[in-house]
Amino acid sequence: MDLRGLSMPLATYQQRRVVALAMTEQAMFGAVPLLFIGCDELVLRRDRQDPWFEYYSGCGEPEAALLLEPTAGATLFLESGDPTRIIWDGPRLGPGEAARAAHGVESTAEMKTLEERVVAAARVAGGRIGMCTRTREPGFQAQATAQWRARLAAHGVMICHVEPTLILQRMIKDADEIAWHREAVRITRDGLRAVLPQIPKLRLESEVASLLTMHYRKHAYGPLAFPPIVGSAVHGATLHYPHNDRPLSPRRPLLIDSGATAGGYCADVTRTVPAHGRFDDKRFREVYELVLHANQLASAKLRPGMTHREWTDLGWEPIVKAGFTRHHGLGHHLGIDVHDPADYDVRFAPGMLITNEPGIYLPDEGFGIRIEDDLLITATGCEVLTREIPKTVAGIESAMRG
Ligand SMILES: [Mn+2]
Repeated sequence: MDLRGLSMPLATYQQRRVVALAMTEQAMFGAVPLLFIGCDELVLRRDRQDPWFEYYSGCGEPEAALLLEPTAGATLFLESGDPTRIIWDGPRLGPGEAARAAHGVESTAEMKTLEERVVAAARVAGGRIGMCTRTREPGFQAQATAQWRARLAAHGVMICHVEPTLILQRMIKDADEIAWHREAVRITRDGLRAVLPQIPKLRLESEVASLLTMHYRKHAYGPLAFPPIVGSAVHGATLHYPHNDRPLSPRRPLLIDSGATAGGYCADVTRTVPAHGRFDDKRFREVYELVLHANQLASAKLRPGMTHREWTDLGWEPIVKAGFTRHHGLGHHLGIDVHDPADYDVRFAPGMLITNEPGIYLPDEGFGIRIEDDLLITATGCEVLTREIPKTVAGIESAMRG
């Protein structure tokens, strides 16, 4: 059968698991087993694997779980599935030697044995087990943690919230992760470069969103980093505009926030362009140049050792000084989550991937502008991974002429 997931070498997952156990042992003043729950079939088919489970297992199977124990190591729990469902849903990996070897774990087990195994593992660790939940953007793992909290309470087992500790591991990307990010950015760049010259001839936001989606998905029918935001004129002033169903307003600004994934890693890029391809509206151009200045200043001034807050204040300064409102942060961490969980009090360090996305939103004037790049923090500053995606006035006008 075809295995999905496993975008990293097996040794990477093994190393991540060892480090996770060591980090949580230190943070929790004693060894704790760790439990990560994979998405169920319904969630997996419409979305993607849970990022925490994926990060430590690389496993793309539905209804799976990973238990890490300080002495026994990693056990991957898999669902053999109902044989009569194979003709409907395709074969399941199921526990056994093939799954053990494919994922480089110490052992595999049937999913139905998970609860008893978790309780036994927790008993050895004084009735504790570590799990993750997303407090800021709750998703599948948060729901799974809430369910398991109730189930395990009946056995006297307490869940330790280990995400604040494990975040520190995910915040620093290794060479393979950075290579996947570069690939996601390359796909996004090619999509935008193909679509920008077509925009003056298009009539609908939905055409722009559909063309980008086709470019982002044609290499591998993988997930998008997030559904594209294509907001014409005043819709560009709605930060999370979800509809993409209005006509393009002729000669008005168009905000496009989108990103492909590669190997599960997300690109996140925003460009704001005049729908007809020329910055001949004086007000739009003036505000655009200010956002561009803030964006360029922020990447030029970024240094490892800064805090995210220091950098954010610095990037927003030209916008705030000019009398515009600061509506959001300057950027967020990127990874297998488009908003990768991160500790914003930790100082910038080489290997971190963040976005740089200042914006000015003027619904009363009928437009919004955001310019968003993806940055890799280096030993001396940062590399703008999205530098080949046009963003200067001349660069965008040239790209839109085709
Ligand atoms: Mn973003």
